[in-house]
Amino acid sequence: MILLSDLTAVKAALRAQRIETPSWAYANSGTRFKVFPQPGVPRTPEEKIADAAKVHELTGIAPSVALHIPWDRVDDYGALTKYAHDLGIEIGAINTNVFQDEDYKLGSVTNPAPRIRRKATDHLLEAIDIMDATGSKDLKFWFSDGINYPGQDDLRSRQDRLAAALREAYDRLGDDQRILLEYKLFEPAFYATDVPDWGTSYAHCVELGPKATVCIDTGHHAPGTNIEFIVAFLLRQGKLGAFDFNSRFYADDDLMAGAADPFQLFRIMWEIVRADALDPSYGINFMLDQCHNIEAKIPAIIRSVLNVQEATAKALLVDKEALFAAQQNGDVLGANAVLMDAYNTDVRPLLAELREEAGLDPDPIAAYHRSGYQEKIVAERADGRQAGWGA
Ligand code: PSV
Ligand code: MN
Ligand code: MN
Repeated sequence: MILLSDLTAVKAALRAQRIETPSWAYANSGTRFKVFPQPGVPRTPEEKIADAAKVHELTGIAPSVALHIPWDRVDDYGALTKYAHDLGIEIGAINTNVFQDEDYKLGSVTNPAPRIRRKATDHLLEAIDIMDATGSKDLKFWFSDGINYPGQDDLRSRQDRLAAALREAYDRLGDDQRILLEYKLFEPAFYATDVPDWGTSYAHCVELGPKATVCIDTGHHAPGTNIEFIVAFLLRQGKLGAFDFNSRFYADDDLMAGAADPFQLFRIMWEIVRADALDPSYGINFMLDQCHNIEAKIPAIIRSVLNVQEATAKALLVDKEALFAAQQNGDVLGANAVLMDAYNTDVRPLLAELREEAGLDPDPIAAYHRSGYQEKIVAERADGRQAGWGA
């Protein structure tokens, strides 16, 4: 059973929790079939940051925003950083983009053509310059590289090219900067992807050194994959650097974190709590990577932050002693019951109390709707220059 006396530590852990929101989630997005534009979405990186600041103001636990280059390219990153700081926001991970250029049809860093590999690698280096200017510590790589047909290119040579580009970027990192290497099973490549799974990412990170870690995007696995196993394994190896949280049912659906399978999110967060890896000092960057195609963006991002927070609260309520004792005793049903007890606890009153103690509204989504912010941005950003996924 959950002891009330334990709640002081639970609340302290929840107060320290940090979730990073993605700039692109605030912009227009869609599928390859249709983008349904929404009024009031940001037109510039500054407006995306302003929306992120609103999410932080209401939730209290989202103080940084990830940028995607070139979607968020500006002339003066120092000025952009100051703008963010004035709103109480840090610039988080810098995401590279080597997937939206004609040149990358056959790959970016693994392309058979040296000129294109050079161009892609230069973009990775440019992102480190941006980190220097913004104070960002995380450089996130996701490579769409892969092939569609057997024999199209040499699988092994592509790994060599990938390793060479990663090495060049790694060697350019400052002391407190690191690489987060994301993997994805398929799409846009349909036969073989060059970084398809956590094992490939992990092996490259080990080869690179201590400043390279794996990023787990929860939408990037085959159906049925046990993601919490990957979390536990990478934590044990000291190689888990970040999450891209989102919800998926079929493939890379990018829906609100915790939407389709809140139990999976709980199981992931339990492995984090089990390893004492929740506190920001441990170094995991808990990011969202989503797009909101049919729902209002800012409330959807708030909902996602709250979903991660709820899953975390439940994970923090697991009675570790009882669980470990049951495991030691071979008590299969007892151990499972301890975990389910925590998962089935309604943590919403606890989180409402936590917010009130922090001077926040207990219901951040209701507070957003009351705030007038949505009406304000719809009126202010009415010139049809809304940024979209890719702009
Ligand atoms: C790729 O599917 C991905 O998850 C990567 O993180 C990209 O940078 C992001 O989505 C862009 O939407
Ligand atoms: Mn991602
Ligand atoms: Mn994705």
